[in-house]
Amino acid sequence: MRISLITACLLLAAHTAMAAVPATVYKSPTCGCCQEYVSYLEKQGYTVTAINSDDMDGVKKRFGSTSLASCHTTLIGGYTIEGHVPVAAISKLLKDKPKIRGIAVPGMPANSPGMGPEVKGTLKVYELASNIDPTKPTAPKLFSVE
Ligand SMILES: [Cu+2]
Repeated sequence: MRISLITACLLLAAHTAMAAVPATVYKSPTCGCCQEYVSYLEKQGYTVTAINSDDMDGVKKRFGSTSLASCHTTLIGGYTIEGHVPVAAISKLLKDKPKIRGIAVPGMPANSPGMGPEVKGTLKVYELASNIDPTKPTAPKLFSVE
């Protein structure tokens, strides 16, 4: 009886920890699809702080996502998440903890969350390199396909 109670508490704690992943979304105040992405993250259990910015170029420079820019820029667990990235890719990132700056879906693809209906297995997510040297542009490396 006591053991099952402790197990129940641990399960509850684990669930609460999972549900409470904080995310900060930087977006332009007039961006509709950025707001859709905020709603998407909230529905997936993230606790979102949305920050409106009139200098999204500056935000992307600061968080290292200029080379694969989309509309909004999100910070989760010390990583930069650029654009309409599916939570499946974010979960992989947080679980594997690779030594990269973050991940990105450049532009605003119609098959991404917050844009249009997702089409499983069609959306390419790229790595944001940890040390970006603008004088030596490299081809973006694929992180996953969601
Ligand atoms: Cu967008």
